[in-house]
Amino acid sequence: MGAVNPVAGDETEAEDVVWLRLDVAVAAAARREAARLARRVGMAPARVAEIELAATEAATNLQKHARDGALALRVITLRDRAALELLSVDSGPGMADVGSALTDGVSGSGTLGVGMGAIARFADVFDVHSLPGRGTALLARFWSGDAPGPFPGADEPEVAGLTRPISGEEVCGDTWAARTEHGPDGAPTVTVMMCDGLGHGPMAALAGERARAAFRTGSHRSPQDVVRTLHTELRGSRGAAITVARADFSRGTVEHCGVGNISAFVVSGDKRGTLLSLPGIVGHQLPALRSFRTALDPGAVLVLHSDGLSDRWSPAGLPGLFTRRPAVVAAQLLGQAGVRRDDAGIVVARADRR
Ligand SMILES: [Mn+2]
Repeated sequence: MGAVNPVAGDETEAEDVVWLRLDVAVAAAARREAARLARRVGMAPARVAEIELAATEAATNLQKHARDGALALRVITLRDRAALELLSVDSGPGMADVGSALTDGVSGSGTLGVGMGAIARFADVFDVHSLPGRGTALLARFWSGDAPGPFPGADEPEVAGLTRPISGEEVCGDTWAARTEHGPDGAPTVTVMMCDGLGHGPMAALAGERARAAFRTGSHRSPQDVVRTLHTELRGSRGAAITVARADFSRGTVEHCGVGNISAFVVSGDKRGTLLSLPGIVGHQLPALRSFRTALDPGAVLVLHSDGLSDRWSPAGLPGLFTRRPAVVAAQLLGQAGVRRDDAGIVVARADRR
């Protein structure tokens, strides 16, 4: 669950994600899990019923139309509010025309668009990105019914991450955290951490938990200082690869410090700039730390991911993706570049809300 800090800034972190693979029982499982999570955060029965319907539609869409796919369900919290978030990721065939699939949802029969209109109607936040022939990523976020979004403010950076454990494991050694803060002039900065605990399973997840706890207390410091603190906190653990990046979207810079194998990029249009990381293992062997400063164009997107995703993707090969919401960017990249033989984790931040 995400920590809530009403005073110093908005924090978000990796939450427990319920992953449902595409199989014959996925619709029933999606309905049940969505209802369980919605009730857990105290949603009213009418809202739970809407969420059940949306989850069933999303699962049925996958079953009918996707070659392979999965649903991710999770609770997200911000300030004193909770939402149920549903992400659908599939590996094709995708939709050539998302717009028409959404607007009618009827004549779109035979495509993945059927039922999407219903999901969009119930959701407070809805976004979708499709690569024809290759796959679709869909986001639907349902705040509890009494006071709908928007969260956060319209001009604030938006951050989202997603993790998926290696096949056969319940817990994930990859994790992320983020914190949005405001300077004296009100300009927001967002600090993100991507952490890949060595190996996988409970011991790797424990290293990740310790990293998140340490990040929570020290995320206001420079990326280099945060990594140094994480190193101390992770002594005696498995150790981890960690990158911490602080994006100042209004000044157009990102400062980062990374140790070990985390892929970090600034995406701007069809360009992808790499944020370099230093060799070492946080918690075991720290190199001489230094921070790097990189320019951040308006509209640029910051992407950090573990080696559970191949780094051989390009923005040009994912047309339109980097204009979507961070949760959709994370889900689509995980779907397109994720590998099954390792934990996978990704966190995405962008300056402007769409
Ligand atoms: Mn890994």
